Amino acid sequence: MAEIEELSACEATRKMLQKAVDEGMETAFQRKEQQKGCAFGEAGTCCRYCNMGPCRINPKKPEEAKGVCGADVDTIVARNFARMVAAGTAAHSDHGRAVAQTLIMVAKGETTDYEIKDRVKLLEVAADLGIEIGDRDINDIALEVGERCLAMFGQQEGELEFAQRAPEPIKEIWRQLGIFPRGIDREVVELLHRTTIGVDQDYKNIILGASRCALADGWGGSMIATELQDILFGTPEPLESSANLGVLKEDEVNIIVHGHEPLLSEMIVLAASLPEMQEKAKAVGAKGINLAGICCTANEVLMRHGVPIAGNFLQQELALLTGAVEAMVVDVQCVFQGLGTIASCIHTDIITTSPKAKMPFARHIEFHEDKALEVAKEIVSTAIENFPKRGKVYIPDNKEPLIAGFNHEYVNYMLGGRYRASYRPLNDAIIDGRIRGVVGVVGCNNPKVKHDDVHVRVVKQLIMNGCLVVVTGCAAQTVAKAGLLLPEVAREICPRGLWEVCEAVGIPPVLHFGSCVDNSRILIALTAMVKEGGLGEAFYDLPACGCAPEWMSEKAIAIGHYFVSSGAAVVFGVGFPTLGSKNVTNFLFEELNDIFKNSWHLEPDPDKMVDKILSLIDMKREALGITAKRERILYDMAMRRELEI
Ligand code: SF4
Ligand code: MSK
Repeated sequence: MAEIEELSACEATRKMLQKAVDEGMETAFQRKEQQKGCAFGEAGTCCRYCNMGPCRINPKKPEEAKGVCGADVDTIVARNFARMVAAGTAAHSDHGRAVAQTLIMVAKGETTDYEIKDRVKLLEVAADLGIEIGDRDINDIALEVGERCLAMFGQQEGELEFAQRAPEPIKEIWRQLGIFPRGIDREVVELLHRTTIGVDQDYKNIILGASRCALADGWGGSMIATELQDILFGTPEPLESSANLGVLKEDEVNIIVHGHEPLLSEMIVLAASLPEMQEKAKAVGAKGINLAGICCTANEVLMRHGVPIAGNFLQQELALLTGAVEAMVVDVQCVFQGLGTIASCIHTDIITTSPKAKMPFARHIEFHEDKALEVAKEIVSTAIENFPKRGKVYIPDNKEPLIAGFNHEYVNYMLGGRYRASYRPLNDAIIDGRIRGVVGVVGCNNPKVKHDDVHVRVVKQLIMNGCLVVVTGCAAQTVAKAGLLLPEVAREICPRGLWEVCEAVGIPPVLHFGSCVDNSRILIALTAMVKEGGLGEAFYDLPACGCAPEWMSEKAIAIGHYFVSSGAAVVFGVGFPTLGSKNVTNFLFEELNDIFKNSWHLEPDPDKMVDKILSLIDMKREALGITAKRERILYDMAMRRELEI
């Protein structure tokens, strides 16, 4: 294996990787070294969509071969890209569907374990959907909101209702192109259909079809998940917590929630706090019950309850190797099968809860919304029973404080106050140059690059160059571990303009905006900036950019594509799955500028990624006529050392 020092920028991770090596335990970091990769797969030039294949085209000599059906490299690459978008959209949207179904159950009284926590948000969403409010019972309104959202999945014609929130000019572009998203399921099904053998063979048409599907994710499935979760569990507000493996406790029962959907984890938070459960834990010799999270479930319960983050995506196996985790409760998405192998060697129970996602070696305790608390209590009890079976424990002492729980509503309120909530101060700060631009840094970890390193370097340099950064997903957890989600960071490393704004408003320069589905919060925030005025007419005018420095999931491609298709510039790191086709890559990276007035970009090097983002932002500032040319901060050795976590 490569030197451990080179594998991660996170000290806790390096300590646990050494432990894994010492004990002969396998993790994703080792498996990555065993996998030699595939040049065809990496370039997107392998097709196995019918049984005449698999067909593969040498990315170095694409003109020399075609698939058996005659598909050329452009069609093959575009279809593979489109299928990633379809899969990512399906994952986010199935999550949204489950939340809509739960809201309906709550409204009908079919489950009493949940309640409507944010009535104001319910009324706002209802008003947005044109639902009559009057003096109607709150449950009637919730039922109609839930049913209208659920109907968006099966909608066959017309325009997706939440997509009406987007700025007018981009909606007009979607209409002219015939890609305004209709129903969420319809777009996923149609894209899968179009990419089967012998259907869509025009790579540009395939990519625009993928735009329609991705838009149904961002302005549909993901937005439904975010909005209805806020209604059910409360819209997050800033709160304190901490992050990294050091949040695990040696003398308590540790339960980690991992995956994406907060429906069950909300109940586990409640169950773990019940006196009967605390007593049970004490009866087996533990001081209490300690909850922690990994991946986006972690972000959901962090934002609403302050549950600490144990780690990000690539730390899931390492958390088990501490020997201190009694149960890891998983639902859907981003859960390594490798967890089962480690768990089978120690006392930890992996508890699967979704009928959609079972695992070998795992104990399955199925989650049902109508008996959610009962299931959560059973899971917590199982964890407690495991506590006396613990072997040797090693918890690295790394943890960092953080502030999380930001979103459009809070930013609006913080900037303008309760009675005149407004983005005006933010827009003004951008216009007068105190804030250079806004950057969304999102996405996963990927062992192809040094864990956490790219995220931290990029985010630090962005705020040092005066950009306000919003983070979601595992990127948010990475920068939390690096201590960047704290207000004092502004004065320590940001230029005067940015720290003055941060201090005046009382926010850190890096705002934790939530989970992967909460990238829809960024769509809403960008829309609010446009509507506030002074920064152009659509996302493509804003000095703003999105990036995913360490992405790995198909969901990241869906997210990137809905931002680009909504008019935002997006820069990805690591690599890109279309590089086997010059035409497709050129279409995504160049020609989309003529369509959506922004496009995809690839830049794996963190320093160059920052340069690219700043130049994209400065270009927009110039076009808006709000820029005095700025010097890029150059780094001497001491400053570069500072960038280490
Ligand atoms: Fe090969 Fe065409 Fe079948 Fe793909 S669809 S496997 S390119 S024959
Ligand atoms: S969890 S999709 S590894 S961000 Fe949303 Fe993290 Fe990426 Fe999963």
